[in-house]
Amino acid sequence: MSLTSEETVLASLREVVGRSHVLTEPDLVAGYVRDWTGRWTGRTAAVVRPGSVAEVQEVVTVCHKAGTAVVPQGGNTGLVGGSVPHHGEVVLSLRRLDRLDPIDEASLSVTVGAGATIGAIQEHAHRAGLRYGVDLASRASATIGGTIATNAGGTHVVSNGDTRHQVLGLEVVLADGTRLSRLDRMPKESLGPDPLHLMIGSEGTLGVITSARLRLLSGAREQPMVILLALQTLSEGLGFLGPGVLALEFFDSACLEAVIGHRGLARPFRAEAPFYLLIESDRTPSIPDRAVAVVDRSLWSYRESITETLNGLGVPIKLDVAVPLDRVDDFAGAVTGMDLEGDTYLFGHLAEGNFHVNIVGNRDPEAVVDRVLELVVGHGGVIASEHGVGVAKAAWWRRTTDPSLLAFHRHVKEALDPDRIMNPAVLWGD
Ligand code: FAD
Ligand code: 2HG
Ligand code: ZN
Repeated sequence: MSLTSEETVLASLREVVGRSHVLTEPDLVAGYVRDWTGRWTGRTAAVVRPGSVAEVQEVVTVCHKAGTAVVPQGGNTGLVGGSVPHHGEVVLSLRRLDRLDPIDEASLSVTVGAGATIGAIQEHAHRAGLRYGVDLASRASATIGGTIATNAGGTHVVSNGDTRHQVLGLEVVLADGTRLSRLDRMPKESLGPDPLHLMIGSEGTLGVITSARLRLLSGAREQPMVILLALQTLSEGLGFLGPGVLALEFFDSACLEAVIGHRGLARPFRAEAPFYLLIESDRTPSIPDRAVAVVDRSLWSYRESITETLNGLGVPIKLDVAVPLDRVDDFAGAVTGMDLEGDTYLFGHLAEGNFHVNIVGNRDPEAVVDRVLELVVGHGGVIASEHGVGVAKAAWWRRTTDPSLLAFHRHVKEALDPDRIMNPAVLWGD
C-alpha cells in the first residue's frame, strides 16, 4: 500500500469502528503480529477491532475496495503461523464479538459470537448442566471463531468428535463484505449443499466467521476417572480404546522430564518408561499388572502443561501430524531415531494416531519440517492433524493434496476471494 492509500484506508476504518479500535502504535500491535510460539513475527499498518457483525462487514468492504489484505484473528493461539500478518495485512481481531446467547435447552444448542473463548462457552454450558464437546489447553484465549477456522481437535475427539461435529450453524462475512447466515437452520433440512460448511477449516482464507450455533452435550460429567500409566510402546496404549473412554493422551519421557523440571510437578512414577498414557474414562479400565497406574484428576496437568513448558525452553518447531493406528510404534521409533539437531519431544492424542512432534534448539525449521513430513507421508499419515496448514505447511499441503482436490480448493478460493485479500499467506502463500 502507498502511504496515501494507507492513510485513506486507516481513516475509513476509524470511521467504521471508532478511533480507539484501530490500533497502530507498535507496542499496542506487538501482541497481534507475533504468533504464540514466537516463530513468526509479521507487520501491520493496523489492528482493527470491530464490535458488531455490521462493523465487520464495513471493515471488510473498505479493505476489499482498497485491495488491502486482511488476516482474521481470534485468540492468536494458532500454532502454524496463520493468525499473524506476514506481508503487512490488516489484522481483523474478532475478540470483541464475544456474546453468549441464552442456552436453548430444548435443542441443546447455543449461539455465540466468534470472539467467545472456549473457556467462556464451557462455563456458560456448565451453568446449565451441559457441556461443549471440544476442550484444549488454550481454552482461556482460543476463540470459537479460531477453533472453527482451524477445525480444532483437542483432548476429547475420541468421545465427542472435533470442532466440525459441534457446529450446527454459522454466520460469515465474505471477502466482498456480504453477510451469509445459517444460524437458524432447522434440525432437519434438505435444501442443497450448505456453503457455510466450507468455512470450517478454511483458516481465514475464505471469509470471516462472525457467529456460530453450537451443539451442546447433555449431562455435565462430575468425576470421570483419570489414570496415568507408564507404557513401553504406544500400541499398548491403544489397547485401552473402547466403550467409556473419553480421552486417550500420551507423552514421552522427554516431556515428563521437562514438565517436572520446569513446572515443579511431582514425579508420578519411580521407574522410568519411554511413554506415559493418560486415560479419562467413564468406566474403570482393566489395567495390566505390569503397568504402573496413578489415579487422580490433577494428572491432566502433566499433559496440559507440555506446550507452555516447551515454549519456555526456546522457540519450538511444531509438527502436528497423524499416522494410521497400526503405524504409531514405527513412526515413534523412526522420528526419535532421527537426528533433528535439537531436542525432540513427542506427545499427542493417541486415539487419533496424532503426534505433536516438537523440536527445540534446531535453527533450520524448513529442513526439519521437510524431514519429519517426509516420514509422515512415508507412514501413510496426514501432515496436518488438528492445528491447520497455516504458513508452516502451505507448500507441503499443495504438494501432497490430490491434484483434483487441490483444483477444487482453487476454484472455491477464486470464486469467493478472487482478489486474494483473505489471509493470502495461508494455504496459497509462498
Ligand atoms: P487464531 O490463532 O487467532 O487463528 C487461527 C486461524 O484461524 C488463523 O488462520 C486465523 O486467520 C483464523 N481465524 C481466527 N478467527 C477467525 C474467524 N473469526 N473467522 C475466520 N478465520 C479466523 N489446537 C488443537 O486443535 N488442539 C489442541 O489440543 C490445542 N491445544 C493448544 C494448547 C496451547 C497451550 C496452545 C497455545 C494452542 C493449542 N492449540 C490446540 C492450537 C490453537 O489453540 C487452536 O488452533 C485454536 O483453534 C486457535 O484459536 P484462536 O482463536 O486462537 O485462533
Ligand atoms: C496439545 O495437544 C496441543 O497439547 C498443542 O495441540 C500441541 O504444542 C503442541 O505442539
Ligand atoms: Zn493437540
